[in-house]
Amino acid sequence: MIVCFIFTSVRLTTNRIGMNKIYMKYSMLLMCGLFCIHSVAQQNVPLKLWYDKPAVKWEEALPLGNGRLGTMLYGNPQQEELQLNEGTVWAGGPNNNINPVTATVIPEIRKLIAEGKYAEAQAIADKNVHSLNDGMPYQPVGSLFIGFPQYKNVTNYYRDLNIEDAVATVSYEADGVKYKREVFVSFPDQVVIVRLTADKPGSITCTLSVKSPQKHTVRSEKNALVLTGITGDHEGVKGAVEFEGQFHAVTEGGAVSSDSLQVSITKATAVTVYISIASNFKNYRDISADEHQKALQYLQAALKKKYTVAISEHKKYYKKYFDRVKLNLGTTASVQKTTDVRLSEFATANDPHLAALYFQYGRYLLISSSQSGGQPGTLQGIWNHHLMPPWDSKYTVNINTEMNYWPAEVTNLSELHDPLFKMLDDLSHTGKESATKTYGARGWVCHHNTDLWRITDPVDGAHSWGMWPMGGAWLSQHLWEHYMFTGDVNFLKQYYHVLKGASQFFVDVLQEDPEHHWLVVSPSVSPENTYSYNETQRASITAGTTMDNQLLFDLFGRTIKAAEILKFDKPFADSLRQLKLRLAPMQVGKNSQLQEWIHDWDNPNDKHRHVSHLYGLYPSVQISPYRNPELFEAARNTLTQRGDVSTGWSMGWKVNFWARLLDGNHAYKLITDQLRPVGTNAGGGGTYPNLFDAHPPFQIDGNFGCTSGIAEMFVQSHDGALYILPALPDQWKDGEVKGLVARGGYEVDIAWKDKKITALKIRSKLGGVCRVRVHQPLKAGGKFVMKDAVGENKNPFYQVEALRAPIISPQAQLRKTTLPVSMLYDVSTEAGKEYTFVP
Ligand code: FUC
Repeated sequence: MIVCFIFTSVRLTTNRIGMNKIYMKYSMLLMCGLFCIHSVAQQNVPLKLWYDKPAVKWEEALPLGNGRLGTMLYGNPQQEELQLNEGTVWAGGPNNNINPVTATVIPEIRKLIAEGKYAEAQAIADKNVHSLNDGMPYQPVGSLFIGFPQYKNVTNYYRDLNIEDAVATVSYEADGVKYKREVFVSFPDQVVIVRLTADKPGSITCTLSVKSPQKHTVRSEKNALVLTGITGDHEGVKGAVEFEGQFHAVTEGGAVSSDSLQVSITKATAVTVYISIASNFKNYRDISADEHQKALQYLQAALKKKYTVAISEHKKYYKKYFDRVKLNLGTTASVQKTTDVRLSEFATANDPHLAALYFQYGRYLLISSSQSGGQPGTLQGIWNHHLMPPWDSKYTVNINTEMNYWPAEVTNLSELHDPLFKMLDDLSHTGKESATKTYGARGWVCHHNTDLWRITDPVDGAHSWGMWPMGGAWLSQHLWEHYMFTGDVNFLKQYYHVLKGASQFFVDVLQEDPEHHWLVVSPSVSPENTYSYNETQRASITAGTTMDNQLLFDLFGRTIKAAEILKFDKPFADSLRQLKLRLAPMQVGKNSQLQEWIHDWDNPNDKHRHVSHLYGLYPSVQISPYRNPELFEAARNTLTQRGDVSTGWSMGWKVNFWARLLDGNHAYKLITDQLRPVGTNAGGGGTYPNLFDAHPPFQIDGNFGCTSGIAEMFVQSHDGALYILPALPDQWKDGEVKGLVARGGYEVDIAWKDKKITALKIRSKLGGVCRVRVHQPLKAGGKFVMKDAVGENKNPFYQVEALRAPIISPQAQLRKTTLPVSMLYDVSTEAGKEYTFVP
């Protein structure tokens, strides 16, 4: 039962010194709300993470960022800390990690694999595949501390992060004075701004100081501190990123002085601190920028703007992205509680608003960590306080980096995909060196990791991860997806060389599998998993894993289509067509599972976090209940065998899987598993108090994976139609979502009640036939013709490629797929027009 408010006028205010008032407002609302059951009225509970205590641990602090600068705000009244990052501050310097020894052993490894001597192949790979380095860590700049040691009696403490406008607030009372801090990382001005105010003139007395874990120096000017530093050496590569942070205080009233360690402010009425940071990084091979000048320019421009103008321009920029999507799943009494308490109660309480907040938080994190002109989000977005972060906080491209960008198109943040595309372009250059030197092939290749310097050879040895030449193949799919959602032919033209180069590599390295004569990748692994064979032996290295085959099916197919759309490169496209026919089909094994490997080695008790062979189900579009129900059922069996609880990102992926399996209740179950406080899922991940995803440790991919999974529960567009509410859970009977995007450039608004659509709007950006799948009859709500759909969908963005028939083990027992009854309608749309459908 959803209990919700009909009142639209009462808002939680940002300036919340007295929480009691809010509780009173809420109690009144709730009492009224009890009379309004089952209706999702205008939802005016703001999207905020809020707490009644300062952060003690980093994972309790609140993240702010503008795609280049990131900060974590602790909100301690006596000692504020802003932990700072800049997206190009990484250890090391320009390099690629190619070790010529790897090339010398690949032929032998291939030969042993072809002979079925997997353990022997593994031993040679483990012994010899050691790249010159395993990538450089992403590193912090340091922290700004603002000390107020004189506060003795702090009351009415409150802190929040308002994700509707990307501003954090801390407020409290100390010794009879009400204080407030407002912090944001300005998108237009490229600086962090901290505004300190009080309700009595002359009450702000504080000190500013800076610390950094890097090699650094700090000097002070009258009202400023300047931090200069250089990043660390790592695995034989000299630290070469020079950076500068300028911390400038503007006071209103009072006095300012400084010594070599700190700036002291006495009895000011208001203080605004501007933090400007820049590095010498220009691109992966050029670090000749002047960090001092860059930081100074940002600072000087920011200082010229009035605070009120700066904050309103910041909000305007942010809202341009954020406001494109609204999600209202209703509210319950839980919204009265602090975010950490709501998290701990989510699995048992009915708190649909927290799910909506978490979904929107994923969008907030993407807007804040990935902006055109900057670096793609790392394993931690742009928020990292370790010099040696887990997995170097770099780009793990056997799932994690891709997952970061899953919400980009569907949640209407398409432009934010751009840093990933720029990195792909870089990799298509650096990866040529790996293709040539390590494999003697044309094109480009990237293994399972890369970093700021765009390294492309194996990382962390061969094992079950390094010897996987598919990173470029997977990342390149994002180019195609961007085209499918935007129809941007110029974009396709600009990046065609990346798709082509990724394909070309495989044209040269594919090997014939001796048993079936399929063309397979060898050596490779099914990311991070191992198999046993011959009863006693174990290995990871093999040939022709299911995920590799699926990736190549997409890579070749999409390169061919791109060449067709661009009307060039026909001979190359034709050669790919030939090879594509010889790729291995998917196989269903004896345990009724989708086989992970070329042989039926799958262990039904395997709970491994990677479910790589379900790449074909999500994010790819190869497995469909309509086109290949056996694969659909086998995928469901695989997922059931793998179980639910796992690392954070794995659960995020599974939300998408269950949505694609059209099982909203199971998808919801995964959301409840993921939204548990870290440490409470035996053997799995969860969520930190600041709603960061926990692998553990913190990894941002799980946030993004769950966000895209929630979107997939409302709208899917990969299987020949625009499917409305394909996987709605019972918990979200009533709701409203606006602004999700479907392939072919359709923007979708849906309102539903008792799981039935009450209104559907589709805005067409590109025109074309829009084929809609729904679970109930609908009528046109305006002057346009709706026809019952027949035959293939003619819309080019809805074409689906036929697969080779799967091979099914005689022992497999696949259940018959039963699908909910659905209706298919076709509407001829015109670009720029909106179409309303009603029950
Ligand atoms: C992959 C995963 C790990 C972790 C790491 C960063 O290697 O298997 O679980 O997420 O990336």
